[in-house]
Amino acid sequence: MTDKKTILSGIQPSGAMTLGTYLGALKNWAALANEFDCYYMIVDMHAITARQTPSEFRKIQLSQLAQYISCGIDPEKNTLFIQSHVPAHAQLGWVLSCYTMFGELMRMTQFKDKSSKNEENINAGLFTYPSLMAADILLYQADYVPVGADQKQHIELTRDIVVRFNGIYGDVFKLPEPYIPKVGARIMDLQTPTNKMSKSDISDGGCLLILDSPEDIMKAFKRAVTDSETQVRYDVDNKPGVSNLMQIYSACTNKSFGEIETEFSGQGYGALKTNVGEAVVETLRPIREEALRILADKAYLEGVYKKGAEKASQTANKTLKKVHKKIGFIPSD
Ligand code: AQP
Repeated sequence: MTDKKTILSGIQPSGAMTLGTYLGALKNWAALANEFDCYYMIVDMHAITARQTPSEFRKIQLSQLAQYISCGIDPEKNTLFIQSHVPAHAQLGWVLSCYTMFGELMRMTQFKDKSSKNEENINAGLFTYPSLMAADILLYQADYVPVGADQKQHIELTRDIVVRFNGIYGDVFKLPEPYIPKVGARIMDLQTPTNKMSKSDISDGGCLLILDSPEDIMKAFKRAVTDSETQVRYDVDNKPGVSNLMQIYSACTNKSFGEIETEFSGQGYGALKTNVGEAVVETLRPIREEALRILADKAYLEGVYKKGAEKASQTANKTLKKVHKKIGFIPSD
């Protein structure tokens, strides 16, 4: 037992992770291990709310785990696991779906967005996704959940479920809060800089993957959309492309926007694009090399996810047992 606060987060293995995933999530996660007790999942159960190709799906999951580690999330200091390896998620997910109202789920904007984009597969799992997400969080009595803006509504719903459940059965679940990192980068698509760089939208060359080669990274930055001026200036509303390049450069070099404006003063966008590309190449190079090395060692990866599931199960099963007792299930042991 530690008296550290608990953090839990996860990423769907629904595609290869992007530069946005690294700068907006993984880099921050890696920095939290000393201060918090951290659980990071690969949320395979959530990912099947969209159709996955089984062989590709397995590959993405292993690659994601290798990248978690190569991005600095040390499996000795963090609990890294695959969601379906801890059956308590499915078990508590069902229980919580009975404490989540139909009307609440109807209001979830992510359900509306995802179902409108995929009209031929609006399945019940997509609809009840927030109950499973609540279970993910509550099983570990997480204090904080690092999430992007698109998941904040789900955290709010989780909190409503906690209040409802605890109101009936007493103090069972801890009330979680969204975790907003002190330094958070929101990385936009290089071709459509008004849209977030996203792993489910990688077709147009605007999205960079953590595992992309240096050549591909440089090519993507050379083609990045800017604007018709020449001045390097941070102005998200009027210069989204240039501002995004500055955001990426700042995240990779720790330079402030003011310093970047001075550095490229009078130089035009060509120099900015080349320098940002090079900074990204150097940031991702060790991560990519380490991920590829880890990925080749299947026995090591298997050891990591098995040990992670064991450790996660210990915590999760304790909560599940308590819940079952409270609601009147007869214990099986
Ligand atoms: N572009 C980004 N900038 C900053 N942070 C980002 N994150 C993702 N993209 C960026 C953060 O990474 C974590 C995982 O997010 P995600 O799984 O929702 O990634 P995604 O690429 O945005 O995925 P999609 O496209 O929505 O596809 P699905 O839903 O199918 O996985 C989060 O912490 C997020 O903030």
